[in-house]
Amino acid sequence: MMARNKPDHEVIVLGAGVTGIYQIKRLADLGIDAIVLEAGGDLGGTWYWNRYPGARFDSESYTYGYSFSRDLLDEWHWKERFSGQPENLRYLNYVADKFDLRKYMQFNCTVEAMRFREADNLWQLTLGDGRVLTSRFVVMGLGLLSAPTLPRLEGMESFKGLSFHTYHWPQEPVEMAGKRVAVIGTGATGIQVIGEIADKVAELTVFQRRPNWSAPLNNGPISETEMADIRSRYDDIFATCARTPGGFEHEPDRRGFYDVSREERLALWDQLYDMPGFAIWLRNFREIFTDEAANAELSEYIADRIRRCVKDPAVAEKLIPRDHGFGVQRVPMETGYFEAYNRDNVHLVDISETPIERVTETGLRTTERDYDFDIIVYATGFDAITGAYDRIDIEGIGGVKLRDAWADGPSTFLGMLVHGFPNLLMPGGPQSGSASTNYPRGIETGVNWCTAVLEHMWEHGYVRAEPTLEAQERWTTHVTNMYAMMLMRKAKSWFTGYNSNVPGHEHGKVRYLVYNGGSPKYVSRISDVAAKGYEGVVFDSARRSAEG
Ligand code: NA7
Repeated sequence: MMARNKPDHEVIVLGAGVTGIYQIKRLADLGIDAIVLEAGGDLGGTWYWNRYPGARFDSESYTYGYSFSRDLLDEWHWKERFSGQPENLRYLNYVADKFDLRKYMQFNCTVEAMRFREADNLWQLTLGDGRVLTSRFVVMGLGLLSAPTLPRLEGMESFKGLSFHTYHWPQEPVEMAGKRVAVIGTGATGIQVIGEIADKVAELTVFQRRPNWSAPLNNGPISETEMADIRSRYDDIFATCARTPGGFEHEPDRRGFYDVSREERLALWDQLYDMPGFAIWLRNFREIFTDEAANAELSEYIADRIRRCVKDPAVAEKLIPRDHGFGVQRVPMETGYFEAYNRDNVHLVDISETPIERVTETGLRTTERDYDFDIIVYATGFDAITGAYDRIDIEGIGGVKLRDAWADGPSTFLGMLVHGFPNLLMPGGPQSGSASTNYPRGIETGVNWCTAVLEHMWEHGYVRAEPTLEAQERWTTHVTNMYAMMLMRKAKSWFTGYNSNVPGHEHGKVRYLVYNGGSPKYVSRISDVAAKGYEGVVFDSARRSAEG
């Protein structure tokens, strides 16, 4: 018999970042009883936490902002083509204040456990502060990269100086001048930090395990006049984003790699390399993602550009990746990164040759020697995409835990629903389009789709939605098959779920985390499912009225 419990809230949204802010806006507009629970001390998600020097968009700012409000587009002036963290956080606060969304948000709220109560089709959430809340639906706005991971090094607690993961960079300013600083990790984050602080610290020592391919960001200011022009073109800009695979302004070169001469290819690359943002990655020939020889030719081109920047040839060679080609991992965008190694105060330690043995009270010990530091920065990445889910004890039907169901990698329907976990919606979940696109473009789509599911249910009086196992398996197979075509599957990166600091993820067994079909195909697939009355989703037709 159906229990007659009324939940505390109809919807609970987890996370007040880019996703949660837009999700609560949609729910508030519909007059739904919903709240947002946020673990951080304030809203902003990624842009609240990542306060490290150099943190900024790699997306053109005006393609990253929300597209849902014309007023907002008309009011906001992006000051830089690739805006920095303080400005990005100001923007998200501006959005929340403009639409009066703060009143729905509770901060410093960690959700420790969630259990789906089959008897009354409600989620029961247990919070770190001891509260227990219930809701009909939970919408996950956890972000893709919100579970930071530290190396497992002996002695980390013994270090007497300052040390932190970049995600937990202190809120109060960290004095860098005159300091001896270590940065461990050379992913997108490490590369931003290093470029930014190289000329501000006394000594900077970079501990690199594997180099990353990186290309210049080519940032610059956006004047009032340019911003006015951008505003007048917003419809076109978003239309371009919607038709490109990555959700950016960058459209792939649709000519065949081998249909143009090598000279033409080189001329194109010269042009793309000097363009802002991901142009060299995403305006390139499509074969660079799938064809070893095409990828190798481009990689050699980029290697030459690195050699031109770095004066010491031995250092340059250490900065050129050998284990993977350009663009098969997330391409970090750099500002002064390679040039930093031309400075006398910047040193590169190749820890593939001389591994870190331990952290000492005064610094780091490699197999070669001891180093003394005032600050150790761990730019060591994240348990990507599923990590934030795994950190909550999520229990679905029959007591099954989500982290067990996903132990070998996630399996979802459209990246937004999970069999066995009814009424759990993930606008930017694993295997969704958001994970591989310009994030806000992806999550606007995801939030709109999830909100449409909710509206469909409210309209029909449904209280429970769950994808069938068959539909989920079909989607996961589709996602998996696309990896088979991509060179990306061979690279050890967060795109494939590799993380040496997470037990079980360190061997590079591919986890199918992202949808690689591109934004237009993804949107077409999910729209098709919606048009067919959410084919693949089973709705429980027990009417709300039956619950009293
Ligand atoms: P990434 O891209 O996962 O990079 C992490 C870096 O840290 C990478 O260079 C790793 O080397 C290095 N790392 C990780 N663990 C260790 C240990 N234990 N010892 C030494 N070095 C280590 O994370 P980011 O934060 O840079 O970027 C994440 C995303 O944020 C990025 O893609 C953007 O979307 C924004 P490895 O390559 O594994 O040898």
